[in-house]
This record gives sequence, C-alpha cells and structure tokens, in this order.
Amino acid sequence: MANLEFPPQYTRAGNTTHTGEVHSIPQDEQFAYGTAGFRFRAEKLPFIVYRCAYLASLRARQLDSAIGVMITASHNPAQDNGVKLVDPSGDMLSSQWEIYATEVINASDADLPKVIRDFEKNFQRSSQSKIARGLIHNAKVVCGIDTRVSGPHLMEAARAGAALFNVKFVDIGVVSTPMLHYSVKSFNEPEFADPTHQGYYDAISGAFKKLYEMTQEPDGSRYQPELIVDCANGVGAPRFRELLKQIPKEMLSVELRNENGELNHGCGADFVKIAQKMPANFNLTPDAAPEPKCASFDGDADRILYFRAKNGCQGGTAELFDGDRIAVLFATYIKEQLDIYTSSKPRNSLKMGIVQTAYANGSSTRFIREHLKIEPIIVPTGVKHLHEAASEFDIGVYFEANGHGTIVFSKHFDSVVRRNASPLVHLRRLHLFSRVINETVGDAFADLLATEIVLRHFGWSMDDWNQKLYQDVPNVQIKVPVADRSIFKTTNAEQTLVKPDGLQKRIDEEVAKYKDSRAFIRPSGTENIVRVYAEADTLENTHRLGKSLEQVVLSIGSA
Ligand code: 16G
Ligand code: ZN
Repeated sequence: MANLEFPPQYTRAGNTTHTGEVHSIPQDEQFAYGTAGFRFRAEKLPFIVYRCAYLASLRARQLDSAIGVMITASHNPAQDNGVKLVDPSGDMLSSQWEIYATEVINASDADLPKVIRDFEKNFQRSSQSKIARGLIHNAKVVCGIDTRVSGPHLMEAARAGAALFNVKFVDIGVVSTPMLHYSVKSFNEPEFADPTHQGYYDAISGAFKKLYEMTQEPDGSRYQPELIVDCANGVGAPRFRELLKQIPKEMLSVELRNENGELNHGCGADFVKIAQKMPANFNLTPDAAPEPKCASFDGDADRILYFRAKNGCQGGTAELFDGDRIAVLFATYIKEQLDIYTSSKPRNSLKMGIVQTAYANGSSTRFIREHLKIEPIIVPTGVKHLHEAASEFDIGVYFEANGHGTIVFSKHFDSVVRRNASPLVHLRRLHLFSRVINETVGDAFADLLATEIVLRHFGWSMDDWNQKLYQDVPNVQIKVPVADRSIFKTTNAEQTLVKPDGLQKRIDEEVAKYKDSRAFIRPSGTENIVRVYAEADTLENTHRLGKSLEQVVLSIGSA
C-alpha cells in the first residue's frame, strides 16, 4: 500500500474550521458514534467528517455499493453540525460499523495510518469482500448537507476522505436527510427511483397524485386541503417548495413559513414538541383567527408534527398532533384496507405491526391495543431500534412521539401487493400508499403527503382527527442537567432504571401518588442530561409528578 497522506487541515492537530481557523482536537478528546452519528459544534467536525468519509469509502468497496454520508445536526442550533453514514438500502449504518467509526475517529494522527492499513488488510482478506475480488464498479460515497454555513466546507472534507482510496464521490448538495437515504437506495436499486432530487420528487408526488385520484372524499367530508408549514428555517424550505411544484394547488395548498431565519430558533418540530408552543411567525393574537391546520418540520426534515393554536392561543400554546397520532392515523387507514383484503380469505396474509417508544402517549398505546387490536411493540429510543423492530412485519408502522417515523414493507408485501398489479382497490391503495411513504427513513415531506391523503380519505378536519381516535393523556418532559449521565442505566425499553440502586423504587413511590400516572427517567443519548417523562390524570398533577422526579434525579446527581 502506498504511503498514506492526510491533508493537514483534516487531521486532529490541523483540524481547520469553515472560517479558516485551526481548531486542534487533543488526543484525549474521544468520541462515540451515537444515535445521531457524530454531532457537535461544527468546529470539531472537519477531521471527523474526513475520517467518516474514508470509512464510508471502505464500506462502499466492501459491498460494491453506494454508501451515504449525511452532514447535518438536525434540530440542534445553527452552530452545530454532525455526520452519519447510511447503508446501501438506505438504512442506518450497521452497528458493527458504528464501532469501526468510533475506532477510526478516536485514533491519534500518528496511529491513523496503521489503523487504516489494518482495516484495509482485514477487508482484503475477508472472503466475502468485494474488494478482494476486485468487484468494485458500483462503489461510491454519496454525500448531502443541510443548510448550515459549515456544510460546504464539511462536504469538501468528505470529498477528500473518499479520495484517500480513489472512491467515486457524488455530491448531491443541500438535501433533507430522508432525500439522502432515498438517493442511496436509488443508486443501489435503480428500479426503485432515479437517484436525483427530481427522481425523489417524481416518485413521491407521482404516487400521491395517483392515490389522490383514487380517493373518494366521503359525504359530509370536513377535510381541508390547506395547511401552513413551519420549515424551521432549514432544508425543508427549499426542497419541499420544489416537491410541491409537482402537486396541483387544488389537491394541496401549502403555505411555507420560517424559510430564511435562524435555523431551529424558536421554531421547528423539536421546539414545538418540547415547548408545546406555536413557533415564531405563527398567529399568536387571541382575537385573530388562528391558523386551522399547521405542521412543523425539524431542521433536516426527517421529523414532522401537526399542530394548531390551542384555546384561542392563550400564551401561544399549541395543541400537538404528534408522531403517535400520525402513526395511529396511518395504521387505522392501513387496517381498513387490510380488513377488506382479509375478508376475501386470500391465500397470502399480510401482517401489520406498530412500534413505539416509552415516550408514546399512554392513550395512543391503549387505542392501538383496544381498537386496532394490535399489541404495540415498545423499544428503546432511537430510530434504528424502531426500524429494526418494524422490519419484522409485512407492514411495520413506527413512530417516535417526537415525529420521527415511517412505515417499512417486507419482501412478502412486495410480492403480494407491489408486484401483483391487482385491480382490487384496497390493494392498489396499499401499493400507492407504500410509495408515498419513504420507507428508508422517517421523512417529513412524505409523511405530510401521506397524512393529507388519509385525512381526505376519512373526510376529517383537525377536530375529527383529534376526537375520533383518542384523547392524549396530559404529559410533560423535563431535561435535568447532570454531571455524569452514564451512571443511569435502564432496562425494559428504558422504562425501568436499574442504576443507581434504589432510584426506581423512589420513582414508583412518586408515581403511585397520582391517578392514571406513568413515568420514567432515562439518560439522553445526545445531550449530557437525564430526561424525565411523566403522565397523570391532569396537567397540574403531571407537572407535580415531573417536578418531584426532577428532584429525585437532582438528589442523586449531587450525591
Ligand atoms: C436522535 C435519534 C432520535 C431520538 C433522539 C433522542 C436517530 C436518527 N435520531 O436524534 O430518534 O428521538 O436521538 O435523543 O436515531 P435523546 O437520547 O437525547 O432523548
Ligand atoms: Zn432531524
């Protein structure tokens, strides 16, 4: 192997930021590939992105496939950035490779050549490796950025990382995270879609328009095809604007807000969810007519929530239609189609599953169990856990309450529904619905279009969507800063604390004081905090329970 040369601006010592300053990263600063990949202040990222892109190029050669590199820090402030890798079918990176990524990033500048040589040797040796067999015609690194100012500089770092072993680099520019995932799958499976922005817009909007034509609004429908979207001042603004060009206004009329201000500042899905408040630039005056139907994207448009002004908007409070409510809406629609299918006693059965996390509102879980007659699967926080559990079903609906979710479809679904051009309307609906959805990852644009289709199908207004399914139990989330979150260990899909000793008992005692209550405490995977989640019969009791649990955490933190 020739001498490995690393551009100094992408080393730990010479790490150079987008403003041209050298921001060295000391060797004792270690990192871990977490649920969101690597995510920090943008200054730290050039050397991290460079090394991640090298690793992506190795994975691309190993599998002779396109591998994605997405540069974004999602809902974090504008000064942050991040990087995560995407596997060939558009899925999250395999967990074994998360460990490799951590190893490569943590190597010192002096050790890096050896670490890389060892990786290269190991993969050359492995018998399945396409590198060893010289079959690397399709290997490429596909890279996208969000709208942050540090993005273009980090794109160059990625280009340099892929160039280390001369792997083809495809810059797909400013895209939502789901568009990057979709492109990676499209590069690897050309029959899926054209791997361009337009290919993505055409596939999703095309399915939407066909399904729209097939959908009959029921008599007395209260569906409204107008909505206002909070773009978080992020990538949703330019990209969703382009997607909407494909959809006639009579079908869906969308007004975009928060397109050009400070990213995620006082707006965006994370703000609306945590603060339960209307975002900036939405109507906050009690006497003016409130906007009837609104949705909010996060900064990289992989999360969506619907909302509207609550009670004449006193204090700017928003009523949320969160990921749980979207999941239940989708599942209700799918179940209606599946019930028709099953009633004809078909040879092939199709099984739907629903996956949630402990953050799912207790009422949504009860509704799924009692009305949809499906036992929801509860998994730990983080998309990969949900995605994996949902992949066990023919139709796997998964959503986090925070608005990150999608539906995945099995090979069996492919052969029964997609490849069998059935004239039966419920099967055609399922087929088209599966194409409106972005099955690679939660996608704010696709989820919005799918939501509108289903609301129209049922003839539902926001009131109907709220009242005809379930009423949310009052709930609260509190962030508690702690010195060391690693002392908190959970089990039972994060619903039970096993460490520190005795803490779960104290939680149980507090929870027992309130009616219809439920609560849990878990360490955040993305911030140095512990999160408290509480539900109870009234909002007041919910806050009381939340506060008392906050005290429980603080008493440990300071012990
Ligand atoms: C990451 C996860 C998101 C999860 C959040 C939880 C992915 C792509 N993203 O953003 O799903 O809800 O972390 O953050 O997996 P927390 O651990 O700080 O609560
Ligand atoms: Zn996001």
